[in-house]
Amino acid sequence: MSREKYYLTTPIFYPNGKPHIGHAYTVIASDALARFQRLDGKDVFFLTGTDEHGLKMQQTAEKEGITPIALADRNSAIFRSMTETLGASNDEFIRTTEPRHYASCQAIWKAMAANGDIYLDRYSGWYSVRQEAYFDEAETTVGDDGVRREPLGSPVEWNEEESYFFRLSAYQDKLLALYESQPDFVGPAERRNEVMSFVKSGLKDLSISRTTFKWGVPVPGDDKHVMYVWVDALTNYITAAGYPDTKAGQWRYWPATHIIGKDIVRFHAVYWPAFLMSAGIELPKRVFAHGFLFNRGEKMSKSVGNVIDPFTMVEHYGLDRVRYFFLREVPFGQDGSYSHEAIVNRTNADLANGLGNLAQRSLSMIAKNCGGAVPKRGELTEADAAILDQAVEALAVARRAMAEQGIHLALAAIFGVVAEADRYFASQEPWALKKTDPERMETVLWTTAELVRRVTLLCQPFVPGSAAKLLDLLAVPADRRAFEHVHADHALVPGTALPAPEGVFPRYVEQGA
Ligand code: ME8
Repeated sequence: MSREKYYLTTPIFYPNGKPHIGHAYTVIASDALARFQRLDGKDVFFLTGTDEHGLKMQQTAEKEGITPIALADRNSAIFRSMTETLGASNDEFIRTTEPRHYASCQAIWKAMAANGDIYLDRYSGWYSVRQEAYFDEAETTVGDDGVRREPLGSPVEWNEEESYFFRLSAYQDKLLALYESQPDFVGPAERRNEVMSFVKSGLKDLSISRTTFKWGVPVPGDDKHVMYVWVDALTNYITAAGYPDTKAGQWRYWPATHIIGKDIVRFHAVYWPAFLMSAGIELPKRVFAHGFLFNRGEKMSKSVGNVIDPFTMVEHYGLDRVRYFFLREVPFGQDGSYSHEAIVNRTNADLANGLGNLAQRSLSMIAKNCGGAVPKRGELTEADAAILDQAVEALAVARRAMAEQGIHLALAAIFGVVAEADRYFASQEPWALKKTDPERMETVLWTTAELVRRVTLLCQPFVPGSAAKLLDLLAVPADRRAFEHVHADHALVPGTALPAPEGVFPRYVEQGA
């Protein structure tokens, strides 16, 4: 039987600057989702990459006195190295300057044109270089400095050019029918509502080519024009699946689930399905938008300058603390805030004092009292069986949550079991049993270690490095680490030799403290 396919994407990032923590957040969350499905037995294809064309890239390159491709090469490499630093398990890293992507963009353009959805006209309006978009005059305001700006604050300039248009207006009803018939196409619900009211308010045809600069994919048959960067960018998702070859290889993964930030919902949930309908390509499964991260409540952006470098953050706290913090603390889909105090408090409480402490206490008792091997397992009491069952139930809860990108809910369920296990361990008092009933002590320690095994299996998508170390300490073989192994059939075997225990989740101690 062929395994269920699961194709997951992040947005492809603009390499006109260095990555910041917002980019890192998207990658970490998407990686947790991809790893979860892989451990749950699916055939996963996980894609990330860089979006390298457009006026912004060309202008940044000019300012630096280098070519756009040199800028793209340099910064794309930094984004790629960020994915490695974050432990991302992406199967591919796509760059929109690759030849295969040009071929794919030109093919989807031709398919949309063949369907009668592309026509040539003139375009004029207020254009923002930063947003790479035109704005209606009514959307813009002139500030005290005399500069006209669009609603997000970037300056706009009057632009007039010949342009190809996509007949987006023809897709209004089809898009509304899509959101109705497939209510989970856009998530979370607030984003779906926004998209629906935007589409209901009326769709104008979309300008999809530019003649004022050259740094883009040429329009087939008219190379005065380059494609609007968003046509090019969105197409990356099918390029990586092998488009225009929809018969072979990677195409089996399409359609994808797209994870994006809430800033780019309109492109993914309105334009993209319209392009695909026009080209006769199957639509994505789902578009899920997460919220924005704020540094102590303040918006971060390249222009504001309070950009937090993800490399520095990982170096300072360690990768799994950073991953755990963002995944557990920020309800996925909502905005979130972070600060040093919040990172330290959350990770010390859950990782160091929670799972880390439980593992360390039980494993060091085993090392001292059970000859450094998995303890003997006597008859299980009701309490033993109940706590072990909780891990199996947590898997079921996590599975339902992760199917809808409820990452924080999955983690809440898993760490709820850790808290219960702590109470179990304290109430069983294995240290007291040592004298009164050593056999029972072994059973309690076995139960605790087995519970740590199950919970750690479930933690792998979120804190992969630490989970692997902990599973090594439990001598769990590499081929017994999937979610199917959470089950009692794969429980720890008494007598199995264990390595000397060591702390896996150290407490964060303030420097100088
Ligand atoms: O928009 N909080 O690229 P981009 C959370 N190339 N996430 C954030 C964030 C923040 N403060 N800031 C950015 C583009 N992000 C296009 C995408 S896709 C076909 C083309 C994340 O480099 C979030 O995922 O500006 C957002 O959608 C993305 O970075 C934008 O990255």
